[in-house]
Amino acid sequence: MTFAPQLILVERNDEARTALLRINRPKQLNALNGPTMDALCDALEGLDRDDAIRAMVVTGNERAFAAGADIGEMANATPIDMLTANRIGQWDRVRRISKPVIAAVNGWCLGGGCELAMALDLIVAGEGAKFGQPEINIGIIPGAGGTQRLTRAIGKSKAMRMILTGEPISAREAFEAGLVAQVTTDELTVEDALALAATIAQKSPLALRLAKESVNAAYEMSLTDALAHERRLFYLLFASEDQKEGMTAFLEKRTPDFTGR
Ligand code: CO8
Repeated sequence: MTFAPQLILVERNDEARTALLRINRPKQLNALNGPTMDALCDALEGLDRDDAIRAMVVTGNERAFAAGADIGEMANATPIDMLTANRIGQWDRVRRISKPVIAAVNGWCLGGGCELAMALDLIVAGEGAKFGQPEINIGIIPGAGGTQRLTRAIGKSKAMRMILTGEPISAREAFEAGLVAQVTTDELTVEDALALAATIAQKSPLALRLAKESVNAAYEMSLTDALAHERRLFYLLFASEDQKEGMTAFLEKRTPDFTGR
């Protein structure tokens, strides 16, 4: 009897309050088919509801974070197949995760893989990672946010170059362009991303959640509206025990103990 492999492997570290999610379709370079995206969203949503976890890392393997959406799954699809399966709509579940999620990228990060990394909160990349939107080579365009998030991250001219040629850029170029927050060695990518997640996990979970919401608002609102929104979230935190604890701990010269209340 054979068992279907688990598409997402989850390792929790309850002491650090972090969790590592590993995309696990190595033979297909982690191509993101429907079941893999479903499993990833289910796992992220489960951890988002779990009070013991405060930050997550999503990674692939040394060859690929993900080489795109699964081309085999889409090759014969009609527009109505794509629409009724709501293939891209399910990706919105990723951006509704309220806790910080880091993408730890080694190897290929292409097409839907790059779109997934960009839909998470920040990217840590190994120096051998390659980021690209090669959809143009197969007669389509990025459809899960690539033309929008990449353009916002690196600007129109560089995004046009990547999307119109399909050619990937290196981790170093992605860092210099502002797509990647941190470049490390390939061996240390996951370790460094987990260390960053552990640092983040020490903060107030309420403040993290509202900080993430407020930064994301920069993409969706006018500056005036976003500043007003930020101010409301800022005031709201003064209703939290974590704000009292954080400021009292500072004045008492001790480490705060944040409870998320
Ligand atoms: N889909 C399905 N299978 C893939 C994919 C993919 N995206 N990428 C690689 N694979 C498979 C290959 O077919 C191959 O399978 P097999 O061993 O059975 O032949 C295996 O992975 C290994 O791949 P290669 O032999 O090609 O490995 P190489 O090291 O020679 O090349 C590359 C690596 C350059 C990454 C190459 O595999 C490649 O170009 N892959 C396709 C990249 C691509 O075009 N990605 C974009 C896909 S379209 C997309 O992502 C649109 C997203 C929009 C949202 C959609 C929501 C549903």
